[in-house]
Amino acid sequence: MATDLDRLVDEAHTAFAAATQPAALEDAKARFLGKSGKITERLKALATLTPELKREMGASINIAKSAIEQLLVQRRESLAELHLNEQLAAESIDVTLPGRGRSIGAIHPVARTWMRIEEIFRSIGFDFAEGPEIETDWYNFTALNSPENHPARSMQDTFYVDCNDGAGRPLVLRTHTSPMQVRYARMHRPPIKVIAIGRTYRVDSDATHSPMFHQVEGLWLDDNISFADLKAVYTNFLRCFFETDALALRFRPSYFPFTEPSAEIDMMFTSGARKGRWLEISGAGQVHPDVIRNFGHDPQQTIGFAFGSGLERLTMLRYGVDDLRLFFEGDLRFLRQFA
Ligand code: 2NL
Repeated sequence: MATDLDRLVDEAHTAFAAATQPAALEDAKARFLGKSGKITERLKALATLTPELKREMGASINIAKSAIEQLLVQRRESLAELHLNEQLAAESIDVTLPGRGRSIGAIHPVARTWMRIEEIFRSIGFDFAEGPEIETDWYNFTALNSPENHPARSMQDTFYVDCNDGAGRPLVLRTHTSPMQVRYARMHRPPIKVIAIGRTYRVDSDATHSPMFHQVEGLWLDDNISFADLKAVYTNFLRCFFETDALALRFRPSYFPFTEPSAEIDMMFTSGARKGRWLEISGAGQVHPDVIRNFGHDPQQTIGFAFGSGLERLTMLRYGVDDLRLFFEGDLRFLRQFA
C-alpha cells in the first residue's frame, strides 16, 4: 500500500512538472486532491475498513496528501517565478543602449552662398529686397523692356500660372529677380542701392539647367553711377566671395533688353589650383532709359548699373561642385560635406 502511495506522489510530481501554466497546474491538482481526485477516492475507501486499518491507512494517505500539497505549492511558486522572469526579459529596458539622438542638419550650399552674398553687399551699403515668386507679366517682362513677342515670354520658356491677377493679366513664376528690383525702385528715390536674391523659374531642365534656380541681382542708381562703379563693386564682391585678390575680371560686350550698353562679366583665378581659364560669372549693364522711366524716375537725372548672377554657378565655382543636379537631389552624402 505504501508503494502505491509513493507512486501516487511521484505521479503528482510528474503531472505538476508537466503543467507549464497556472490553469494546467490547477487541473492537475484536481486530479489528485479534487472531489473525485485520487487521494480523495482513497480517503473515501477507508470507510469500508476496520478501525485498526483505517487509522494506519489514513495516516499513510494523509502523509501522501501533505506531500502532494507541498509539491503543489512549490510548483505554484516556481511557475510564478518563471512567469515573472519571462515578463522581465520581454519588458526589459537596456539602459546601456545609446540614445536615438537627433541628426545634425547643415545649411544647403546654395543657402550658404546666399548668406555670404548678403553679408558682403550689406558691408558696402546695399539694401536687400525680397518679394513674390508669382509675378505679373508687367513686373517680370514689360517693365524690363522685354518685347511683346520675345521668346522668353512664350509658354516654352516661362511657367504661366493657371489664373490671372484679377484684371485679366497673366501671372508667371518670375524668370529672374528683376521684378523685385522694379518694385523696390518704384518705392524708393535715388540713390538706390539694392540686392534682390531668390528663387527663379524657367522651363528648362538638363545637365546644366534646373527649372528652379537662384539668382542674385544688384542695382545701383544715382545721378552719376558708371561702369567704373560696377567694376569696383563686382570686383570687391568676387574677391570677398572667393576669399582671394588673385583674380582678374573681363567685360565682354553683350545684349540684354533692360540694359544698354550690356556686358558679360568673366573672371579668372590668377594663381592657385583654380588658375587658368575665363569663367562666365555674370551679366550686367547700364540700366536702359526706358527701364528707368518704368521705375518712375527720370533717365535724365538717374543713371546706374544692374547685374545678375546665378547662385548655383557661384556655389559650384567656390566649392568645386561639377554637377548642378547635386544641389537638388537631397543626397546626404553630398550635403553632409557642407555641414
Ligand atoms: C544674366 C543677366 C542681368 C540685369 C540682369 C537688371 C535688373 C533691372 C534693370 C536692369 Cl531691375 N537690369 N538686371 C541686368 C543685366 C544682366 O543678368 O544672364 N544673369 C545670369
